[in-house]
Amino acid sequence: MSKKVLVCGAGGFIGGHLVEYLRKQGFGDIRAIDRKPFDEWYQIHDYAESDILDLQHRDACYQAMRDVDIVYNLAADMGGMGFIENNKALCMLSVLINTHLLEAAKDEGVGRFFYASSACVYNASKQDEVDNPGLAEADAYPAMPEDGYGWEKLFSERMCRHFREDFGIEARVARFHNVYGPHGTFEGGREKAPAAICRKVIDAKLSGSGEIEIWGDGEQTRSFMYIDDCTKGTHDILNSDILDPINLGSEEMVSINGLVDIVEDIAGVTLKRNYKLDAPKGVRGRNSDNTMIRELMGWEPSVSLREGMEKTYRWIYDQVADRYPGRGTVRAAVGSETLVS
Ligand code: NAD
Ligand code: GDC
Repeated sequence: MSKKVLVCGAGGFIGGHLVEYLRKQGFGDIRAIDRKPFDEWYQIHDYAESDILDLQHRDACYQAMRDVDIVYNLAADMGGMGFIENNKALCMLSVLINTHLLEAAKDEGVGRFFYASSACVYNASKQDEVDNPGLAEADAYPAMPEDGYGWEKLFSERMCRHFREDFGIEARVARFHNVYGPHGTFEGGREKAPAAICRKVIDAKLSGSGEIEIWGDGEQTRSFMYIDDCTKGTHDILNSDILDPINLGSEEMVSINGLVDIVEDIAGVTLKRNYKLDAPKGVRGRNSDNTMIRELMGWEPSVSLREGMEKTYRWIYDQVADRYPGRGTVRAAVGSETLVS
């Protein structure tokens, strides 16, 4: 395939996986951009043309866009609840990235443009109960999104729409629901619940502390999408005729306590749970309604939470095990019988 693809945010979790997915789809000419130094990229693919640029700057966006046919914008200053609740201004500044990328895409005559939106655009009043029947695309309006991060996403979605209507940019938008998997953030403050719970359970297991901290009362609900479903869905939505923002998420809703149950079972431990009620909690209940994606694409994310969490747990285990000399020496230990003590 001769088309040149630009992946923005390629040093991050989803971007790093998307570059590899695109190569497997036959794209040989991929430009991978991130603002982080290379040693902080989760994955660097030697077949891609990787470069460091800060895409909040207009000139950088024009430089990145040179000779490009297809753009995936996954670059954003973001994280889990611990980050977005405490960094609302930083989250909103990501509007500069998508704005300048859209302008550059218009001027450079780009063929297709993908924007990664979020379930955080949905009206908060529809997420007050743990038993959420699923958020359908229309539930984003009237607007009452997550303060800061969600407003930026909703505005940028809207900007994609108007660049399409007014300038003919073939923009496509997916609303990702909490994505997890290997090669993602698992510590440092930006991690989301699946990776955070894996890391905490592994630390408790290897340190022998026997307890973990859980934010909130653990009854709050979410659905989590495995990274392989995310990369496939992203690529397919970009290539579709779906003009309005569409959910890309799992319908397998689980409470945070249920998520901890799964990780404890994978690890082969039972831990004392300490609930931190004043920690960042976000909405009470969230789930994806996949009616639209099933109808329009005949497909929906399908990797089970158990299967995806096993792979995620193994990868995080490998990252932290050497912090516990003598205890974490078995690669990707799963289940108590594999623990070396
Ligand atoms: P990530 O933080 O791992 O990756 C984002 C990358 O963007 C980072 O590597 C970061 O350095 C880069 N970046 C930030 N500002 C930049 C700039 N000015 N110029 C160049 N690069 C910049 O996050 P992710 O999980 O891979 O998310 C990718 C996209 O998907 C983001 O837009 C995010 O908001 C969206 N999203 C993710 C999730 C999720 O659960 N992971 C859910 C909903 C939406
Ligand atoms: O951070 P997150 O995964 O984001 O949190 C889910 C729930 O898990 C929250 O109620 C949080 O309080 C709880 N939780 C319990 N313990 C922990 O140790 C922990 N760490 C974390 N992080 N959470 C814990 C996300 C956004 C993303 C993205 C997706 C879209 O919101 O943070 O940026 O856009 O939504 O679906 P979450 O699901 O609220």
